[in-house]
Amino acid sequence: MTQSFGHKGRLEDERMLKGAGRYVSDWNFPGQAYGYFLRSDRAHADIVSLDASAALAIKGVIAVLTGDDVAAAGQKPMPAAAPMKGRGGADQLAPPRYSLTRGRVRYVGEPIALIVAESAALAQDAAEQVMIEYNERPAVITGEAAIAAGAPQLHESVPGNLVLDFVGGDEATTNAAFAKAAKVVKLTAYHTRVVGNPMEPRAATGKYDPATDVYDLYATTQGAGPMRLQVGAMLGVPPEKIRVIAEEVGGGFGVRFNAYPEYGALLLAAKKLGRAVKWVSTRSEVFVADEQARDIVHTGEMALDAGGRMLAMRFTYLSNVGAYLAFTGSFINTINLVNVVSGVYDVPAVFVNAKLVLTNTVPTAAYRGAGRPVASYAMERLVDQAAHEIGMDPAEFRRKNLVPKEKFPYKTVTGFEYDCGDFQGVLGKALAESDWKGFDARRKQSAQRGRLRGRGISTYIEASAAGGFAPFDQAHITWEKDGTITLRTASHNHGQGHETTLAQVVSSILGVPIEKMRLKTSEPDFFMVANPTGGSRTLLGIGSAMYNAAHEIVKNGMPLAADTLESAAADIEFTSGEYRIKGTDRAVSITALALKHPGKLDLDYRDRPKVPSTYPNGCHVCELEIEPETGDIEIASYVAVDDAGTIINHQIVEGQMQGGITQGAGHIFGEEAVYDRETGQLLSGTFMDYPMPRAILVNNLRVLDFPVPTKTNPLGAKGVGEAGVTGSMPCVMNAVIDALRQAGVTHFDMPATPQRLWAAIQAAKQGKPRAFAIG
Ligand code: MCN
Repeated sequence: MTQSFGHKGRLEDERMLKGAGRYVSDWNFPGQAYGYFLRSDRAHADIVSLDASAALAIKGVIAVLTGDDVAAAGQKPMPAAAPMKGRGGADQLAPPRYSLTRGRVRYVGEPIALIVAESAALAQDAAEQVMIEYNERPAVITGEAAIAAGAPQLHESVPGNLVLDFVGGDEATTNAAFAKAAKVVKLTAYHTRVVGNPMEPRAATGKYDPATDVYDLYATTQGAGPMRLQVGAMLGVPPEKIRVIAEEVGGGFGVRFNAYPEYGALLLAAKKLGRAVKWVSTRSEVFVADEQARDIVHTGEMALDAGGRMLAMRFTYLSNVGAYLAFTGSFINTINLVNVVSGVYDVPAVFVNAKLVLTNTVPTAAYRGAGRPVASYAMERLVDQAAHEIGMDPAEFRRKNLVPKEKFPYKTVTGFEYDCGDFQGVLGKALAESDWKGFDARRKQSAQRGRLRGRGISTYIEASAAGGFAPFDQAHITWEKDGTITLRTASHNHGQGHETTLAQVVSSILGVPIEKMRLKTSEPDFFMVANPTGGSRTLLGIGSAMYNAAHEIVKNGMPLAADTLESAAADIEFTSGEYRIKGTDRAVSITALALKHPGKLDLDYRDRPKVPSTYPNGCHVCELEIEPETGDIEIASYVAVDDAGTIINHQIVEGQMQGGITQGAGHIFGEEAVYDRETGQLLSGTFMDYPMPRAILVNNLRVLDFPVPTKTNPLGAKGVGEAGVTGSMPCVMNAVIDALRQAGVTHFDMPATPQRLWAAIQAAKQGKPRAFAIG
């Protein structure tokens, strides 16, 4: 990599700070009507009857659509991405899910009817007048209960509520290694269920043009490409008939990747009524209508030899996928667990079994990290437990088992290939920067103040650019008449700074300042094929495509420059945005050339083959203190050393890491979607009950680089968007456990709220050291 990408502020900031961005709810159309979704208020019931006549009698109420209208319109079940195979090649069983349910409700929040009226308030009021008679069924809320004999069944097509019984790795080799182990360590833990909660609540407007038979969907999306495919499949029309439009989107975190049932209903209403229909959800709706995430119980086992070398590992995962299988629901709970299953360790045998089960809860889907934080949490907690049980320093135990530098590219036991890395180097830097050796003195000081000080470490790895649904990534570069450049792709920017970094990539080659560039990612009449923003692959996938496209443009400009400069192309060099006859001052800028030959330097680039996965990794070290009398907990310091390969924009990368680390810490400290086990009601459905992490959660956070550029993409970059979460969840929890061990607590599960911490300490005093752990 020879280009310098420089350090720049973000192009998008001024617009954002001045409130000049256009979000989905800012769009309005002549004659638009407003939608409100009537949702199930019970977890599991048959709909005996539905009477909308009183609602329809209200002046200003235009229509009430139900599952019958959806069926009459011939809508199809919502699709599932990349169906996975289970044990023995069995198919996954994805139950049918329609935009409005018919005959039965299966979770609190499930859309039953769409009320359309002249105002949003009127539509909401009218929903109160829709009379529904239910016949209640028993609900099942946890994964364990759902696969137990005699559990209530959610869907006839899914016997035993088991969607998929997935296996990965080699069971026989793994069992053989366990049989000769000197020591086996086992740990079971619960990954609590969380709600994505992007800043902007979900919103959508549906429109339909009878002249062209084209649907417009204005929606909070992470990328128009897969959204068009999913909505097209739902409506039973080709994706060319669906236009997905969005400018600003206020956060995604994975839960804006998939199409939602509401979109099918809004588009149907728009077609039936001949009017645009707009819906803007509330925060309360986000809690029960947006996808949720995690909710997994795992058991990890590690086989060790007498010297502390890892011989094999076994993991079982029980994933509660909610009432239906979301589009991304199966691969995040299967492939995304096994592609990094052995972590950063050189382990000869691993076996994974993941069961995906249905319950009467909101469907779970991709959420920052999409499986990899789960795998990393399972691995790193087990590693810490093993170090503790064999009495070895957890950093030394890790160092002993890391994949050595000379083994790259490293084939994992599950068949994936880690391209490059220097795990020892990363670990060494993290230990030095966190003053690993000075911890005992700090612990003593904390103890003098009556605090329990704990230290946690994680050495994580994750796959970025895994998946990739589109057949290729398209990057479009166009010169405008005023000399500015428009960059187009379909990967949506919703907080990651793509406008800046993709411009930096192109600028580093074309020599045109980034301020002269504008990124567009979804326009009504401009269809782009590209992966959405997800899997931390935008820079790798789209950035690489932009990089290659810009180089091609420079090449394409050479004959035009030769003509203009009246010189042989061989005598011309291109530097800093100019074609110049070598050794002279005769030059023409690429912008001048593009303006002189309109369209000639535009490029529609499609990358083939797509860039492969690469494996960002890092070592995080956290120290925290617990006040045993109150359970109050505070992070004292956090050092993150990460290998993100070549970095395009340090400020953005640091922001991504800070955000991810804080998100992971927030999950450990208390974010949790808590359901009543009997009724299936969400008990933590507001910000009063659901503590979102705040910026000050992670005190003294330092984010440091350890770049090992990859050769698998032309930028040398690895993804960063999810790495922070993958590293921080186990790191923070290992620190919590380390602190609690001093009070006699041996096992503890998240959330590490003050109340639970205090109670766990009290329980340990009464001889129950694992009272707050499920294992
Ligand atoms: N970058 C860089 N150098 C690198 C790697 C990345 O400069 N070596 C820059 C990229 O150019 C980009 C940003 O860092 O501007 C993140 O890049 P990348 O890792 O490619 O991730 P994506 O852009 O694909 O973002 C997706 C990722 C995911 S999957 C989730 S979930 C997530 C996340 O990003 N959701 C977010 N970060 C988020 N940040 C915000 N503010 N909001 C969300 O919803």
